[in-house]
Amino acid sequence: MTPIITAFERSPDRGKGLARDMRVRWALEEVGQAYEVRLVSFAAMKEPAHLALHPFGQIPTYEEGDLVLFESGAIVFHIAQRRAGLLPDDANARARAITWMFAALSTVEPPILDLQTARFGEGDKSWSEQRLPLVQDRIRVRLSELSARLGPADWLDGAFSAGDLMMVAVLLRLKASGLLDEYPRLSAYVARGEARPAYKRAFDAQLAVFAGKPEGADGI
Ligand code: GTB
Repeated sequence: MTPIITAFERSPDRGKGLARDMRVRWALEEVGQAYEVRLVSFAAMKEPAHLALHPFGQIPTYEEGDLVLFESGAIVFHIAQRRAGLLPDDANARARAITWMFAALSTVEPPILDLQTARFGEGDKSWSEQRLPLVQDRIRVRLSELSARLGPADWLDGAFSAGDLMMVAVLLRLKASGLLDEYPRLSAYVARGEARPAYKRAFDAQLAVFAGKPEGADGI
């Protein structure tokens, strides 16, 4: 059964890999699973039909027969468990790869999301200028710890895994900030992720949603 995922009909980044359907597309490409995409508008995401799939009215969702999932982490984990290619066979190595997925989502991503909020949601507040460096420094702490753990290795724990997929996807949000450039090992790590053929296929598919739509024509 071909899984169906949801993605933005209109994305602020115009399909340049930042919206979270990208990680799901990437995981599906890594395991060689064909998929369909249903594009949803911001209004439709808050309608009962979509809320039945996603209680918080967001993308991505994942439908496969009777199974409906939301949360990009849970979806990638499901894909990785069901199909070969994203989790090692060895039980301990598998547990460690899953640990890195959680680390990406619950330890590394939160301060990165704070930066987006500080930049785009709080920029007009009187205290915003004081807060921004604090948020940036919290990210630096995590990046420096992560860089130390990665060391000269290509991936976080042996072969590329769903843990790396999630960590690279999370770190990609920092590219425009310049913070990643302060950590050459992490920049190279992210570049290795982006160079994977499966990543490129997923990226091109997301970008294709906006192909031929002139900027501004759709209100973004
Ligand atoms: N924890 C959930 C998950 O991991 O799946 C979070 C899902 C989520 O935040 N979805 C966002 C959404 O649906 C899209 S990805 N937002 C609409 C809403 O909440 O009403 C976040 C996102 C969107 C766009 C960009 N961009 O264009 O740069 C980056 C990230």
